[in-house]
Amino acid sequence: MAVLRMTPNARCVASSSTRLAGRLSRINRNQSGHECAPSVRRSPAAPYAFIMQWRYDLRMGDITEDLDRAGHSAAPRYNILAVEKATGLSARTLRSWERRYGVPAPHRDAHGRRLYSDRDIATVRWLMERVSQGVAVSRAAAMLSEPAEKGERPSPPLETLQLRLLQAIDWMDEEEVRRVLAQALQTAPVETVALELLQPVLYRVGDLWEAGRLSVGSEHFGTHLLRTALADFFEREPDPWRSQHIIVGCPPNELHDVGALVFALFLRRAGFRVTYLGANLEAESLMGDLRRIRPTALCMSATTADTAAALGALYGALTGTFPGVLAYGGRAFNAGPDVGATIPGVFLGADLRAAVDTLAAPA
Ligand code: B12
Repeated sequence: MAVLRMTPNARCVASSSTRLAGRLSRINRNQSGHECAPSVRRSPAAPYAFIMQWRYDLRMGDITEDLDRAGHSAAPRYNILAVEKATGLSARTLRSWERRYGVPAPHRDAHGRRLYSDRDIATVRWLMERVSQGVAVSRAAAMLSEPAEKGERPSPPLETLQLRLLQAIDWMDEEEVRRVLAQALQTAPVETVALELLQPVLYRVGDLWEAGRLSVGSEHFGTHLLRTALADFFEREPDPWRSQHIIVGCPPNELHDVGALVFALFLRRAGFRVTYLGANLEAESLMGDLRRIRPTALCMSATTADTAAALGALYGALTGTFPGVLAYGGRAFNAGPDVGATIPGVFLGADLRAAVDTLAAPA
């Protein structure tokens, strides 16, 4: 995965792709040859030609609607009711699609019962999307086994979309942001889009903003739109199929809530019942809510040293009174194991998939 980052001398680079680095330096180089923010020192006549050249460079239109099934585990895990809940498609229709079109094709356990994998669930979601776009289900099912047409190019990798998204944020081009998100979702699961597109772009937006190379307006515009997209993914997930109820939020004074939202999304997609409370929760009031609602776990996110300390104080007060699991994570703790060393509760780490597995494991 190419992660956008700033080097100490504030030049733009992409860590794993020289091709991408080349594109970045083209995007960020002004006419005098000096590097600059995409938003500054561009001649008034240049933007249109610049954008057209850039779009040409990125080969817009190389988009296919292939399903990236390789990105999903094929391990048989879920019964038909779990898939019904995960996708919103009835068990009856699932069986009917299998009988008529051969997809999904679940494994059978020793008693002949269907067991579906994450890949099967992704396939069902993909079929449902095509159907909602007006494609007949028989045609959509046939598309799954069609070889790529001659000359057809693969979908743009997420690293290419990172660049387009960053550029769209700089130009406050809302439609382009939506197009990029839609294309990303056609080629990768929501989790991958969150981790390999939205997160690196948000980090990059922060770096550019900090270096004074992206306007405050563009930064707010980008954060707002990407956060809204994540909230939308979160709301669209179907009902939970696990019994655990997890409350996710941020400690007092923590205004960064996107990481917590991404984690809440992962949990909901893994079938947990998730209540998302957002940023800057007030300690006393939250403790009252926990007594009243009695969730299985509380998961909090902190980004700065100050709010990590606030989280520690809150968890200290909850220890011995809250019977559920206290867990935490976030940028403040990702720097190293020492940062959260004195905080009671479970540090879930920076890998969200592993964090979900930790909470799913029987106590
Ligand atoms: C957007 C943003 C804001 C927005 C937040 C809006 C919102 N609704 O979230 C606003 C404008 C409010 C803001 C304010 C400030 N910000 Co700010 N902000 C950012 C920015 C650009 C993006 C943050 C983001 O959304 N990241 C994307 C998410 C997905 O990443 P993440 O949080 O790391 O989460 C991932 C993991 O950490 C993990 N994770 C997160 N939470 C949890 C929880 C659990 C349980 C688990 C398992 C995992 C997990 O999973 C996530 C996905 O992988 C960052 C830049 C950056 N490099 O991060 C700066 C940044 C975080 N901000 C920074 C600063 C300094 C501030 C301010 C102090 C600025 C100021 N002087 O006022 C204030 C602080 C406000 C406060 N009291 O909290 C610094 C923090 C430096 C530091 N370590 O202290 C950063 C790094 C910018 C920078 N380069 O200096 N900010």
